[in-house]
Amino acid sequence: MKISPQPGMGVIAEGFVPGSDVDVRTLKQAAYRHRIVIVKEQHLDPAGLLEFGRRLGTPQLYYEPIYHHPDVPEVFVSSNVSTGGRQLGVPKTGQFWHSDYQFMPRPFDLTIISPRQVPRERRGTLFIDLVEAYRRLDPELARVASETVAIHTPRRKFKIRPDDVYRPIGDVLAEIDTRTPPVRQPTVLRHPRTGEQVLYVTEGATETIEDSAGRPRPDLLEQLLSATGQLDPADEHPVIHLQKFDVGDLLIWDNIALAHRSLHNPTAEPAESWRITVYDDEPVTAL
Ligand code: 7UC
Ligand code: FE
Repeated sequence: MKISPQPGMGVIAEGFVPGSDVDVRTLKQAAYRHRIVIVKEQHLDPAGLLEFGRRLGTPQLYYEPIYHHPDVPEVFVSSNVSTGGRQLGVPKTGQFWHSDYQFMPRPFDLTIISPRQVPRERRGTLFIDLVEAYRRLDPELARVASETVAIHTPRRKFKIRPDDVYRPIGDVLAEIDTRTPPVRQPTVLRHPRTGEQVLYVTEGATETIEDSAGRPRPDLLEQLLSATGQLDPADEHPVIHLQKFDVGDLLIWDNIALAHRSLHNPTAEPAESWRITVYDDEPVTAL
């Protein structure tokens, strides 16, 4: 297997041998070290994708069944394609800065994406390295941030499900708060595997920041989102990396160190991707 750097952030892996433990280890190390790995020429079916996820960690079932692939529920489907009136998965997922399961007590360690249909325009996923973004912060702002707690919830971005039609919006909101109560994390989180400091706030999932006295600091949250490029409408901030991909690529990324946001095409061009997310409980010393 050959690993080569790509411009901006991340590496490309060519000649991956699925049966090779050495190759799997190399991919995992590269994901934590370089944040993004593009594995070329991996044409997997849903069961094969799940199998690949099992080699990297423990695949998790997404808590909302509307995203599940009908054959392999661990596969989360993002798709704007409906065939014969049947919608597979959910359209336009993750069109806002977030990390996967950021609103849960434990976010996923690694996200794995298999693009199935890639539009010609406005394709790809944007990434921000929140370790790098923390290093670039003004030292005084970094110090103040490190003494606060960030509160995350899916509330603002939760997608109304087909079965929610005609339900009172207050009932839906109450259900969201019961199933996924707001989660408190240090604003500057220690990466569970690399030990790096991550500025763990996103525009989509972080509701508020509180100082050590429990006072809400919306001003500080706004400053941090702005400093990390998340409020840039043109996505031109220097920490933003656009990752393009093709059918047959497999994307693996460090879901704690990176915030991401998917681009979606305003036209009806078909787009579909399958995803597996894993918890990685392998002892860090093995890395
Ligand atoms: O439909 C969506 O945009 C849901 C997505 C943001 N949640 C993915 C996750 O794993 O947190
Ligand atoms: Fe996502």
